[in-house]
Parts: sequence; C-alpha cells; structure tokens
Amino acid sequence: MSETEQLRIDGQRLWDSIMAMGEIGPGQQGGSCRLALTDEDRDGRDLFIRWCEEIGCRISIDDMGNIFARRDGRDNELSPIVAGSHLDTQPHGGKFDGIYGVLAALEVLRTLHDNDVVTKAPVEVVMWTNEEGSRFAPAMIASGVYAGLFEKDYAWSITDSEGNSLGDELKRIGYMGEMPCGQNPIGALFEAHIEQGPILEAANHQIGVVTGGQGQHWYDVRLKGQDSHAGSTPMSCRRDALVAAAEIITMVQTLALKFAPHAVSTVGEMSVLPNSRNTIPGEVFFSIDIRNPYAEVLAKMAAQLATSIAAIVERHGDECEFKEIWDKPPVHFDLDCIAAVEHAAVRLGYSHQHIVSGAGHDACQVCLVAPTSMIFVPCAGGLSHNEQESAEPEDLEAGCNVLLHAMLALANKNGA
Ligand code: HGY
Ligand code: MN
Ligand code: MN
Repeated sequence: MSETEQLRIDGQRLWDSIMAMGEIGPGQQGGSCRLALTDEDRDGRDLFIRWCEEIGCRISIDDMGNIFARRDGRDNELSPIVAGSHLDTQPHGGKFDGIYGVLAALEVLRTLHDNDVVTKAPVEVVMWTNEEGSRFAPAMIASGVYAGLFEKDYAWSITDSEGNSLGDELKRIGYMGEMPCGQNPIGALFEAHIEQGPILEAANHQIGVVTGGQGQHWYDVRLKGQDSHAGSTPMSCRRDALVAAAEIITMVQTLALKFAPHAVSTVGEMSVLPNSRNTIPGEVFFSIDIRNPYAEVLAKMAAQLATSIAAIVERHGDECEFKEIWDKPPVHFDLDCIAAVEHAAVRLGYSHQHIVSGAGHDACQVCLVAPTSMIFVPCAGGLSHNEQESAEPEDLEAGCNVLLHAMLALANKNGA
C-alpha cells in the first residue's frame, strides 16, 4: 500500500474544530445562528482563515466573498482539486450543515501538511458565501455567480428584510475581495455534507455517494386585501388577505402530496400586516419552495401552482404579486468524481450507497462549470435546519477519509 493510501485524517481534531466553530454565533438551543454576512458570519470566516494560515495556505477572496485557501502542488499550472461548502447557517441552524464540508476539507489539508504530502495538482478549500439563502434569497447565490448562473450586480443588489443589500453587507464585514468571482479555475470540486434526510441512517450506511441533486423553484407571494376593524366589519364586507393566504398554503401542501412520492413543498417565511389581533390583515407576504428530482414533474408542479393561485386569488378578490425568484433544474454530478468517491469508500471499507440530494448545495451550482460530486454522512433522525442537528464523530471521520482519498486520487492522477 503506498504512503498516501495509508493516510487517515485526525477525527478528534475535525470534531474539535466543528465544536469550536459552533461557539461562534451560538443558537439558543445548542445550534448555530450565523446568517450570511452578519458579524457572526464574519467572525466564523476570520477563524477559518486563521486555521488555514496556520498550515501555510495562501488565501484568495473574490468579489462575492468566496474564500479559497490554497496548498500548492508540484505542478501549479494544473487547476486545483477543491473541496468545501459554506459557514453561513439558518436562523435555528445546526453545527454541521455546511460547516462539516468546510472543516472536513480543512482537515484534509491539515493531514497533508502533517505528513508533508505534496500532491501533483494544487489542492484548495473553498468557503462559499450565502449558501442558505435565508437572509438573502435565493440560496447558493455566490456559487451561482461563480457558475455564471447569476449576474454579480443582481447578487449584490439582493436585500434582506431590513433593506440591507448583499453587496453593502459584504463590504461592511470586509469580505468583498479583489478577485473577480469565477476567474479562478476549479479542476474538480468535492463537497462533504450531512445528508439532512433519513435515508442513510435508515439503511445503516456510513457514506452517501451522491450522484446529483433535485431541482427547486422558489417564489415570493404578496397578497393585498384591506385592513379593517375586526369587530365592526361584517364578514361579507371583508378582504382578509390572510384567509386567501391560508387557502394557498393548504393548496401548496396538497400539490406535493399529489405528486408523491418525490415531490416536496414548503411555505417557510411569512409576514402579516398590520399584524394586530383586532385588525383584519390587509397584506400578507410569504415564500413558496417546491422541489422534485425530475425536471418534467417539477415543471408540471410549477404550472399547477400558478393556475391554482390565480383561481384562489380571483375568488377572494385580492391583489396578488406572484413572482418566481429562482428556477434551479435538477443536476447530475460528474461520473469520474462519483467514481473517485465510491472507490475511496470501497477501499476504506465503509458501507455506502448511491443517493440523490434532497437539499440544495453549492456543489449543485458549481457542477455546471467543473467536474463535481458530493459525499454524504448520516445525521441523527435525518434532522437538519434545526438546532438539534447532530452527527456521529465516527461518521464524520469516515466521510472525511473518503474526501481525503477522493481528492488524492484526482490530484495525483497522471496528467491531472
Ligand atoms: O435550501 C436548501 O436546500 C439549502 O439548505 N440551501
Ligand atoms: Mn448546507
Ligand atoms: Mn442548509
């Protein structure tokens, strides 16, 4: 067995780094709250950069705030083999979603550094800005700019619920870099991630060899009725925007059940104006997220959603702004990258299976411009986007060893 084949990562160091990152922007119930481009996100980025510089990585930051930490290879003309994910979280996020992928990639470079292993192609860790899309929608915006899916000016112009723009917040936290986003090449990208679903745990597999990701459409809906007195307005005279919204929200759930077993749909964000218990709501805003692994079925869901909303709004007589803000088709990952992950899992003796990602990831954007695949590990109860999110240290270690050997396979490939 060659010197590099014997290499294994340090699982305790990986776990300790994940726990240390979790100290930054702690949630109320043991999870994390580091919304994109907040001070907490900045502090997490600063810590990540400090760790990368401790092992001699060269740091580049692009003008979407994406961070690349590079370990040179023997032939630096070759495009780097890159691994990473995101450090921003949901408002009630867990300690592992995204963070595992960034710190597993860092642990790979720490292991190469400890063992003085210099790969043929350079290797890099990447941290993508605003993967979650919770503060600034849509999600995966910075990896989307890198992949040429979004214009930078559009991305910089996106505002949060308080009117702060993504571009201004990037500048405010000091992470609008010089390098134009998308300029630096990626030879291949791997992303390690918790599955965020129940499949691996139910099948008792340690590794998910991810073959692609499902498609998703995101919408903004604003309904306008009429504010009026809750006591003196007869029921026949009301234009209650919340009643129309309630009917739409029930229909959104029915739509997914109609396209079972693969379809999912969610209304996750909502605001009611004037939000006073004795005033009939005259205005309601809410989000809609629909997903399916099959493009043609997702298109049918989207068409039926629009038709049903129009009919409900018509019946209630409200004004309606219904805007699609994101159309993300399903993706298939690169066969060589999938094979590198699978060969590593087999050689390391980890139980594994193929799986399609239900969640969106930066890898689902970058795969359009660079060979890409992902490595999943189970999480307890399949729970994620929840402060109770958790994963077993030995599974996280297994996934990181697979990442190490998948990266080595590509970084040392003849002619790589
Ligand atoms: O929405 C997603 O699937 C991801 O967590 N941003
Ligand atoms: Mn994630
Ligand atoms: Mn997430």
